[in-house]
Amino acid sequence: MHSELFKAMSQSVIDGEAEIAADLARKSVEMGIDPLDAINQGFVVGVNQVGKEFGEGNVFLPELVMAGEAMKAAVAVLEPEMARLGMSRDVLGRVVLGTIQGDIHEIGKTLVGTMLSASGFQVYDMGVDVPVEKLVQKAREVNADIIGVSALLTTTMVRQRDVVEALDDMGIRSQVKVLVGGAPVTKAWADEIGADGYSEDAIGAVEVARKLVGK
Ligand code: B1M
Repeated sequence: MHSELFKAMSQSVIDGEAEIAADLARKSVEMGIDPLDAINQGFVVGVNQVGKEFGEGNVFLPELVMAGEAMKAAVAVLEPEMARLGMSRDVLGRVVLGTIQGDIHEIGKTLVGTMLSASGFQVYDMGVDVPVEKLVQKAREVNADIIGVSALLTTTMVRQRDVVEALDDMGIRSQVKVLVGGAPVTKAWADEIGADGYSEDAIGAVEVARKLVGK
């Protein structure tokens, strides 16, 4: 229905044009398009394309950085809209969230945080490159129900296991659930490391988080 706009969104990320991406995001808000459709059918298509080309050696780091910046600019416009549309105001649970140490990919993690907040979770977003100890300490400090650990690199996803083990070592494993996600993460990996939940996207993360807190 909005295929031309979605195509332009995707192209703005491929071109690394942050201003155009933000303008298109604003336009979609004005048109009343669901922000998640704009992200998933528009901007993510472009960022995935650049990621694929990068993986194949056809584009290089500067293009990857610019695509990331364009994607971020668009998401920054859409996030308040997503939060506004989330109606639930009851606090469903507390989630400490972060991208694990060594990993600076923030876009997917931030989307997950926005969706969780919009659905009624209190989210403590610790940012990117977060050491395991910091996540676990924060969870203890705020009496978190869930620690959400994002990882986009095969080299950093292994640290998701460290979060599970750190909770074990502190004797609070039974009190805090661990939710994992990120492009290389799978259900099989989540099971292998003893995580309590896995989701491949932000909407799924909300469903899984609800189940984990029994709501
Ligand atoms: Co990076 N990068 N990157 N990168 N980057 C990937 C991940 C890569 C797959 C590209 C490729 O080679 N094809 C590859 C990883 C290979 C691997 O290990 N398997 C890669 C690489 C190699 C690198 C560098 C090492 C490149 C270099 O320097 N040589 C470097 C690493 C830096 C570091 O972290 N230490 C690097 C850097 C970057 C940029 C900084 C340039 C930029 C990030 C900008 C930013 O975040 N501010 C970047 C980008 C943009 C990407 C790609 C193209 C897109 C990531 C993204 O934002 N996707 C990516 C390729 C790809 O994934 N297609 C790639 C959009 C986002 C909405 O999706 O993050 O997957 P995603 O999040 C989803 C789900 O995964 C899930 O829900 C989200 C929403 O639906 N999800 C969760 C995520 N976290 C979750 C947590 C949950 C539940 C679900 O529960 C807690």
